[in-house]
Amino acid sequence: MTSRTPATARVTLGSTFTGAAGGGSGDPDKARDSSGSSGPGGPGGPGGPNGPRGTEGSAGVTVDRHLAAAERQTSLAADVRAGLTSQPRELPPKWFYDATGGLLFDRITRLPEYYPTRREHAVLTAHADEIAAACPAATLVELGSGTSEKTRLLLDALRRLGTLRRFVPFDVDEATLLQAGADILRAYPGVTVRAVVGDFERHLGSLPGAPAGAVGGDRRLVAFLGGTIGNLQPAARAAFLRAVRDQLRDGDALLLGADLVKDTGRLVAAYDDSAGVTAAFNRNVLSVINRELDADFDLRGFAHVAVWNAENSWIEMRLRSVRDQEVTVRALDLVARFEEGEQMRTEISAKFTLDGLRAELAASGLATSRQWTDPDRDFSVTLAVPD
Ligand code: SAH
Ligand code: AVI
Repeated sequence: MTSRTPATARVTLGSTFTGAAGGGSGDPDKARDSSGSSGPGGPGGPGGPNGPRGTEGSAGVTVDRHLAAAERQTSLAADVRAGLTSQPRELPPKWFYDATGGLLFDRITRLPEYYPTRREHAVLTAHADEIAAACPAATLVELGSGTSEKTRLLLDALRRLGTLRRFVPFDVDEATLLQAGADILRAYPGVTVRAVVGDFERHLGSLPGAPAGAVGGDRRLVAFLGGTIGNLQPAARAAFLRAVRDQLRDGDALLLGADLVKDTGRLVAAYDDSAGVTAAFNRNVLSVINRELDADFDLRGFAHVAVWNAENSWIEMRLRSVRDQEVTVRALDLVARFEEGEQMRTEISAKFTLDGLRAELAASGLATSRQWTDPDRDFSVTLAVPD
């Protein structure tokens, strides 16, 4: 996949930014401060999501920023214009994840109804050492990394093996990414953290190469956990897997977490919890559009809907307009009229079979070497290598 981004800013948080060449160290992976504290580069600071490209940050994490504030806004604007002017209306799920969306997702992962995180955690707890032995990587790349909580099981396994040198979390949500990066830097002395702010559908071509002096050769294990693969439409999924495959070299591997088809009642409950956290997460995309594109969505005017689409084997989240209403998106000079009952799709979350996953991987040039599930076969983790 080729990057559409003309330039990438690299910032070593905790040191003075000196331009695209990095934060003043010959090896950007080695440049860090010792404070380990969260400061101006954190969510609200000048190095944060709304800060200018390449400002000083904090906490000793090196950051490659492919999605600076201006580009993020351009990309959001294009998606919102396309989504609000099409019929049926649809918004892509990546825009759920500002700082609030990241926190709401984190709360979702702890809900009794939302089983995927716990199930994937169980799989990784049971099999992290086998995964590490199968791919003794120097670099663990994590796409759509979020808080990287479960990822620690992989980091621990690679550290036990003695190969781990670097962690590369990659996420569109800069606030959560930088916090997670700083936390991991503190918890894993000797491991460098190079965070990438980007869109994994567009910026995979810019993954960092091998760290200097890597012990496990220069192997990379690319983890894509949580079932986020299911949030991509089938064609986008195939393109994404192909792009990942194109990044993998001999010895590298992809570790893919994917949710499995199961009883419809459990699936719907996982996306329509009784505490209303998923509803708040769903509506958060409207807050993002209000703030970033100067729109006037009334969040009380949209109800959360979660339905199982059996034909496509996915959960759909939608927002249903509770009345006739008009929404103005001033930055787009756009007025969208919603009729009472109109539903706008905000996310799909596809559920897979083990065979189906292997077939999709194979179609993108990836051979499955191992596949694990939790004892109840709710969630899967697949290790695949370039074929
Ligand atoms: N992997 C974590 C988080 C899953 S939530 C887990 O298993 O719990 C999905 C994550 O993917 C969020 O952090 C979100 O910001 C990120 N994300 C969603 N779409 C993205 C995109 N197009 N590019 C990069 N990150 C994306
Ligand atoms: C990130 N992704 C895998 C979640 C999912 O289950 O599809 C996002 C989510 N949407 C609602 N709840 C959780």
